[in-house]
Amino acid sequence: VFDFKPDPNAASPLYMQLAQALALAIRDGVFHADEALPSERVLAEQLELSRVTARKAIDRLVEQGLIIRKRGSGNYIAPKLEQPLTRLTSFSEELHQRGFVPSSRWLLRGFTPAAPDEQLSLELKSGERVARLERLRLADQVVMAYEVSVLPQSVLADPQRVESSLYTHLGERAPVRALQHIRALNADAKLAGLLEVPLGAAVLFITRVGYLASGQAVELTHSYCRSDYYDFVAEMRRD
Ligand code: 16G
Repeated sequence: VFDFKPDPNAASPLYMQLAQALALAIRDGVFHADEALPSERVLAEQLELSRVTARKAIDRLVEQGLIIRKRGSGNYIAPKLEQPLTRLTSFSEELHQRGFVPSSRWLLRGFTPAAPDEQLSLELKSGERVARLERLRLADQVVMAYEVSVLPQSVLADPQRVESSLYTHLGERAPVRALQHIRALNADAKLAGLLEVPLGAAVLFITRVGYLASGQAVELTHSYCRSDYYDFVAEMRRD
């Protein structure tokens, strides 16, 4: 149960205190990812606060990317993807594990000539064509990332038939090893539109080249991930 005791001596305004208490409750799993949070009206009534205070607190958490507003159905905890950097997984696996429904909104599924960097990463002959997948990745209704995957035609002969998970479609041909680079960029107009973030927002730009056990490169994927939803975690040891 969510409980909140305002501190009358605190320097910060009431709505800030409430926002902080809600943020801690979300972190501690007081609310369920797939259930609506108490509405602003209910919060205000339960805590005997004004609706303005409740609304400002929620507004703040929406701005911080902790809460999302779904039109008509209320406020929900935003999906957070704490993704391990030491295990090779797929978007669909990671989201399923956290109780979200992963999906893809397709922008492109077809064949194109390989660009020079694609030819290099996938060790293709010059002039070879590649299967190209461009899509938005969603957790429930929320856009988490924009991804462009390129695969040799010999690995993916039927891009049109990839439904939601590339790795599920690939089956035995899904990579078992990958090399990943994580960089940062600021959203240009196209990215801002696709990811539904403000122009210039920080975006994690991730490049993955995936390999089969034989060493064959099967996937070059550029992922543009919303930095408010993604958190990459690696445990390190000094040996
Ligand atoms: C992840 C990978 C991406 C891979 C995809 C497959 C990152 C940053 N990117 O999004 O490289 O192609 O999973 O997911 O982790 P799928 O099987 O659900 O299509």
